[in-house]
Amino acid sequence: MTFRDRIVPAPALATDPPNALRRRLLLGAAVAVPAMALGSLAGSRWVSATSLPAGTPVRRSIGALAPDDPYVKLFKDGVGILRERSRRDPLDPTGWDALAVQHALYCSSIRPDLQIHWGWDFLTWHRAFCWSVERVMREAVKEPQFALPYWDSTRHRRIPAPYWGKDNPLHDATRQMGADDVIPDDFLDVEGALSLDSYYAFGGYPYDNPSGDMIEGNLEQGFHNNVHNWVGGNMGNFATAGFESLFTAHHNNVDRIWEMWRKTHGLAAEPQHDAWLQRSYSLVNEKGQREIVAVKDMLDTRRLGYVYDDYTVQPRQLPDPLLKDGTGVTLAVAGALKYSGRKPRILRFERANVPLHPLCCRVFLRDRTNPGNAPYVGTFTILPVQRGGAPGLDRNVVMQLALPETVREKVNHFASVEAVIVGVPLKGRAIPEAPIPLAKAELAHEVA
Ligand SMILES: [Cu+2]
Repeated sequence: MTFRDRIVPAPALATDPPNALRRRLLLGAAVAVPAMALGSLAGSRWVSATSLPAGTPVRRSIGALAPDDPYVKLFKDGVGILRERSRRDPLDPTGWDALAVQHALYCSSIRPDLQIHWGWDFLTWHRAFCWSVERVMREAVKEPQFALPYWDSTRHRRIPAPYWGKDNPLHDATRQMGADDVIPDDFLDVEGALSLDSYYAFGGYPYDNPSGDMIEGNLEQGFHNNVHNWVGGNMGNFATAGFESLFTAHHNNVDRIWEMWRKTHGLAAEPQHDAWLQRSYSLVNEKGQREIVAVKDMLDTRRLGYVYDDYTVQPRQLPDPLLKDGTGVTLAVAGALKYSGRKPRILRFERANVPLHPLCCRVFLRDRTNPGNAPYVGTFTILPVQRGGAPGLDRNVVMQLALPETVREKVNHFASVEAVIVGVPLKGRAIPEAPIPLAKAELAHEVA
């Protein structure tokens, strides 16, 4: 059974604007103007607070909605209100900038100990953050059924139309990709990540794991980083990503894929010990007050007050990239790849020696005795980090890629194997010109 067979079908939740609401709008019926938190946005329109379906608020796929969809307009209003709050007072805790800067703080060289990437805080911290933004925005638009949208980039492979346009609070002029650019097929692969039984391998390892390294989960370093870097600009840098209106939409999609993993692997697959369950994060609630939330209280999204309208992804559409297709240079080849000889599950290597950030790469495993035999493993991205002299900030970070089943089988028959990493040229982004060695590269059998 492949993971696709095991994906839980979408529940019967609202997938379209409520029909009654749509009809009212189409018929030009009176649309109530909400009590906006700010008078300056009185031009914004939304229906009364009871128009969205009752029950748990639903996070909806924004790529499937027209820019003038009432739900999209409500979301734009929400972002507009929060941005306006920050213009009036940059330290307003319920303003866009004060919320966004949290992400920079939690991935900066100022406080390396706060790092929430490259390990098991990645999924949970971002869930807490998006939940915080959602609550603040729900309060701002005075719509108790409001939930943030998500960007299902596996289906909607361009930046969705609502995010573009002059005088649009969702627009971000720093993006390096335009409205017509399409994300490459292999950037969007989550099959490898979803196939992993180990939560650590999927979502990130404990920071105090025996290796002494920070080990990113497969979903983070592949799909998640690929999309951040592909958009580029603010989105392509830890310090600025939180300011992009796409940030929560992309992270909600990551969160949704985590929910898919949970539905197929069972809740017991996640760490059951207090070292994880009792981890906690500080966030801002809808009143602008600080609140502490523990991981154990964030594992049921219904308890947090949201569900998704769909729990599926679109699988890759194209065949695997071929090694000879790489238009970039081959920039890293493993010197001595540690390989136990047992059917491997994971390719790992230390990323500290990769000199250029950001960097997006395709990875192949090549049979040294038969170089034409080089199956594709996956595509990952290293995002840039503020350096600022903080020792260890991006050292000892290990990249790991889940091996697709077909690759596991093939590699098991290779007499001698090496990893080949090919940079993917992207608009405005550089790739190294010379091969670099791959430190601490190994094919691991065990992932726990
Ligand atoms: Cu992110």
